[in-house]
Amino acid sequence: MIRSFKKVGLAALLATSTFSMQATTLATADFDTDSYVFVGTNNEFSTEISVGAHIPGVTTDDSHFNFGVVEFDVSGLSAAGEKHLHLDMETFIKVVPNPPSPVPNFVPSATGSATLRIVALGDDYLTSYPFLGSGLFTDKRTWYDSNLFAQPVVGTVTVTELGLFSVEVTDAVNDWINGTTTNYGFGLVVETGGDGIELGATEGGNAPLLSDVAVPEPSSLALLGIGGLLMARRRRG
Ligand SMILES: [Ca+2]
Ligand SMILES: [Ca+2]
Repeated sequence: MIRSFKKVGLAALLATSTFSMQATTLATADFDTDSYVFVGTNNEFSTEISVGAHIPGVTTDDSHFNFGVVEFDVSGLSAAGEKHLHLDMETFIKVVPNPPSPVPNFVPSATGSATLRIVALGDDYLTSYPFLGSGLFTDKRTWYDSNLFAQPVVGTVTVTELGLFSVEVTDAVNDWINGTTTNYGFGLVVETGGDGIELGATEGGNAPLLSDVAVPEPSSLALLGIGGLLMARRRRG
């Protein structure tokens, strides 16, 4: 009994170490933040990157959501090999109506669903976004529409559970390395209809990073574990 328990542990360890031995961290984020579009906050020292559901339409009244920004110094990286953006899904945020108040309740949850859109930003967030007290409300929304939502989509991923996940961003990062496009970092927003999400930031949780491999799907990790068990069983038999 004790013997077979050890083997289960070994299989799990093998599955984990196979991933960590092969993965190389290419860069960790050197800046991350989120901003509440309606007023133009800058939350760069927040311990989570808060990303809300994009609300379509161009009026400032519809701009009650947060977008995220993640920046990497990729100047020392080689264009060879894959690049994957790793993010840590910490909490879903449910938007629960709270009548008669027009302001809903924001309820943290371990379960939910959000489709995250990732783009290469079209301009520099810190120098060109009109922050709180600078510019009109419409300027903030115009910046978001133009430099985030109108940009080519690098990738989308539907997140339905907590923990690490990744999106392949090879072409976008290589364009920065090769100087084809200017590196203004990634913009993050949740597609309409999803829950809000809280992602790990450099100030808390697992910070965003670039790796040469994707985060393994939980199902493939489980398969690796089962494969290890079967091997252990075969050896014993
Ligand atoms: Ca930050
Ligand atoms: Ca935040």
